[in-house]
Amino acid sequence: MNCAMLDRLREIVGAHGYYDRQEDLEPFLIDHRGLYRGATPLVLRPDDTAQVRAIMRLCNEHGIGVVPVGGNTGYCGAATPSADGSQIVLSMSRMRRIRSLDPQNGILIAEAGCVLADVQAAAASVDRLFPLSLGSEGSCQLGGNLSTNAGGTAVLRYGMMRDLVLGLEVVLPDGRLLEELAPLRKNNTGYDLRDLFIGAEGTLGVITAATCKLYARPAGHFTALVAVADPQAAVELLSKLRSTSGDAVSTFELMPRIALELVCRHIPPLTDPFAQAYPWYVLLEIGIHWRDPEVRAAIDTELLAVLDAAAPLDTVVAANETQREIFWRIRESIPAAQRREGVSIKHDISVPTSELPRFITEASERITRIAPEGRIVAYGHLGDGNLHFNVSGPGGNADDDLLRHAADIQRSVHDLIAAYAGSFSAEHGIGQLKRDELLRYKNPVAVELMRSLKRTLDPGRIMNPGKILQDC
Ligand code: 2HG
Ligand code: ZN
Repeated sequence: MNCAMLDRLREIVGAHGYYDRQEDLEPFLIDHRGLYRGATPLVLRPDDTAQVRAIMRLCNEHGIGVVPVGGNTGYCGAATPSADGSQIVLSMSRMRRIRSLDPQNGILIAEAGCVLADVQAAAASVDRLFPLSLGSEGSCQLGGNLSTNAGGTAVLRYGMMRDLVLGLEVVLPDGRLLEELAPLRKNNTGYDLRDLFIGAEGTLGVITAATCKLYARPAGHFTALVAVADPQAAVELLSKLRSTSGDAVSTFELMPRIALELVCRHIPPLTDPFAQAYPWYVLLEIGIHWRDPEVRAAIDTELLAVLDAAAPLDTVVAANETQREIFWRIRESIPAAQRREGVSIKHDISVPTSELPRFITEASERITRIAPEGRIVAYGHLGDGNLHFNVSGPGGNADDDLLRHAADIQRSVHDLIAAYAGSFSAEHGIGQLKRDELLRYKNPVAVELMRSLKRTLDPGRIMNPGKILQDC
């Protein structure tokens, strides 16, 4: 990329629309997990869709690779540029307008650079709920949520990002605009192009805005931490709660004892809410929409009866909003606590929920055979059949022993998940990290179709090159 070209790109966005000093570029060169380090001469920060179009037109004409980035909180290196410095980074963070807010139709149109927490707050300001809920919601951006089809802790009730969107505005690699923001619940007019760009990790175009669905905002929540003997007990409890509540369970997160211990060790002032240790815990939540205290009391009584009948080892129901927040902080602090504990090997797998208990047993046996020193920290979205089957090292220098087994551990877990016809990447995507796994485990016809789509939409191969499919 020569200097004249960089100048032309700078000109499109104006004086405040780019970074080119090393200290400003730095945060864009490393992924959230510190697995990848890239290089770039320029981070462009367009202010509107017209600027994105002009950037894409120019880059397409000259074959310059473009790496879109949101909050850079992804787990697979999808937003890190290549190490050779040949790609420019396109940060969406200045495009953060809420373009429209329509509580009556349950719709909000937001730009891709909106921080997720701001989208949630905009919805709350008109007494509506935007239900996507992630540990990183204070920094991740809507465009990244869309591009990775983010999941999180409310999928059980509301679905993944794909389910929360009615329309998109997308700048294609050649600068054309696909404007499909119409807030229609029903629109059967041919192929669903919108779904191509969701989860495409910026390899097919740049999402610049989205029409999001809003939901009724619960007046309160029934939130509980429940101690159970094993994952099977958790699966059975979930099934009963779903029936009783009419599928209103929004969160059902499984946590092993070790996860709670790591949180209490590394994330002060959080402490164990129970008086004694238990092997497994569930954080569960149900939104309650009735405001009448008597109705609320009756609902609580019924839910408590379901919990009692399931005979868990122990239960703490959040008595107020402060306690609820503490329970949530415990769950959401697990990734940070695991990071502080030392190295870990991560897996983001999914199977049908009822098969999770058997999977956990079998996968754990495999890990123990390969790396007896590994500590299994299997936690996550049990209600979605999605677990972060992570393995922490024993700590200190011995962590290196675990790393020596990393490839074998991953192969064994992913082979097992293939035998279950499950997914090796349930909610974190492919990026750079899982490209080889994609070729190994995904149906070859599906991979071939993905390649054809990529070639059709991005013949110049400029959109986030090398992500998802290395050879396209
Ligand atoms: C979560 O559920 C995130 O907390 C992170 O998806 C999972 O750190 C992980 O493996
Ligand atoms: Zn997760």
